[in-house]
Amino acid sequence: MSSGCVLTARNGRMICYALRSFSTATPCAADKHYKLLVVGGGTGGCAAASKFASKFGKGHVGIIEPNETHYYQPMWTLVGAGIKRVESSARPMSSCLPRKADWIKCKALSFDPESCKVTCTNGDVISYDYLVVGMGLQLDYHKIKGLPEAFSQDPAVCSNYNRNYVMKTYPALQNFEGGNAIFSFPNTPIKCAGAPQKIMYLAEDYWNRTGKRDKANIMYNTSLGVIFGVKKYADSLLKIVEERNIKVNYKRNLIEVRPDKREAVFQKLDSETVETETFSYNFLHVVPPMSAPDVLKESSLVDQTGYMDVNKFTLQHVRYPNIFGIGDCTNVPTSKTAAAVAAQSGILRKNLGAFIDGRPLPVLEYDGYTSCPLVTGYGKCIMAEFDFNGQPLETFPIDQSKPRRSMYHMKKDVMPELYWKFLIRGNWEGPATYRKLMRFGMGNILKPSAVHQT
Ligand code: FAD
Ligand code: UQ1
Repeated sequence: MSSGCVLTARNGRMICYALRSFSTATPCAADKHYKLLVVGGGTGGCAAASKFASKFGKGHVGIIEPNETHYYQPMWTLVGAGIKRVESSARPMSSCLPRKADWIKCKALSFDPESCKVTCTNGDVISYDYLVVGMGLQLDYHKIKGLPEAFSQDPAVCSNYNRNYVMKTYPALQNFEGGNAIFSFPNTPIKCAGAPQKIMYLAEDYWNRTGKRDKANIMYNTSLGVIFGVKKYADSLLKIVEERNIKVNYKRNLIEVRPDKREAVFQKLDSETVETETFSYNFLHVVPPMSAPDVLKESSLVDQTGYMDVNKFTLQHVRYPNIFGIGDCTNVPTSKTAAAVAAQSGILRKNLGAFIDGRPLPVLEYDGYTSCPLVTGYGKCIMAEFDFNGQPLETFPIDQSKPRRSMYHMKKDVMPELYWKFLIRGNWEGPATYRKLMRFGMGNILKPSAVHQT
């Protein structure tokens, strides 16, 4: 006898009714039920769970998250450059998840959206009324031949995208004695699309300050055909690479690392035939290909590109209305950042809140807001902010495409506070309100003439 569940619309609400058979427990009988189940306790999962745990009260929100430690990943750019210690990017997961929610400490193994159930690696089956998925991205380092070996064998191979490999970056910068320094950008969407070049500018600055710059041949080998997707900031970055003698090789995708010979093999994506180009390296910063976690890719929640299929304006799943997505694992066509997650958390609060109350959607539409603090050296940062159309959506009444010390301090000192104290607690939904205030006149107080320019 089977057990199952149907989704029914009542007064605009989707309600999941368990159709239990009269037999004893079957494999898909739920072990626990939550009004709201959240999968993933990263940036988006914490923010979403916090908002709704306060609304629903104790015991009604469950979070499936396997990791004991929560990392503030944006810090890793600064860790790689020796500015911060990796420990400062970490907090116990228990201190990040909302107290009123239950932490289910395991991985989601499979989704059954028809029955409103998620099966966990510990064997539990959890049922829900509403589901939020914030599973982030999977780092596919293994897709680059020889890379796992290179990480373990070669101190000159590092990556700011992983807690362990980021610890290799600063020592590799310090030990570099000249030759080719290569920075890669893969052939998939990634989180923080600016991070692959931020570490390059920091490295260039570091070698300049330590007298090694003249011996370094710095290369940015990117799968993309542009340096950055938004023209206003791309123009500034092109000036920087030219002034600082950094060679940009477009349409180059890293496919193999040979640590024994210190060679990196790139596929030429602009070639009609399968062509590769091999560079010797003395320093190699690798950004791996990324994708949605396999568990999500194998579910019926994704589109044909393998990302969670949500409405880009409301974040509601396009086929299962009681499911919403947040952050990097979705197919929302914006640059994947914590800043985007902050803005999305406000959209989620409004739209999921309305859906739960039986009110029509959309209540508030996402404009694609995202932001990328492009650190261009020790003490310098371009604060890129833009929307779905690649149009700048800047908060401050200054030209944010210029590298500034003030924006560097925003990145280094303000953002971590905003993240730990507000974003993951459900109380930071991005700077839209401040931007509007600036536009309505308050900006005059802060106009460049009235502000000490840095
Ligand atoms: P995550 O925060 O990655 O969380 C995903 C969670 O899902 C994780 O906790 C994971 O354990 C969990 N999970 C995965 N699989 C399962 C499963 N099967 N079951 C249960 N849970 C699961 N953003 C900025 O805004 N500004 C920056 O300057 C910036 N710089 C960055 C620099 C670097 C080097 C990196 C790596 C990232 C940077 N980012 C930056 C990006 C930012 O960190 C991410 O976009 C953001 O954390 C995404 O949040 P998320 O909730 O979608 O995913
Ligand atoms: C942001 O809101 C945010 O979330 C806390 C980040 O996370 C690390 C960011 O890096 C940025 C740039 C923003 C955007 C905020 C402002 C004030 C520009």
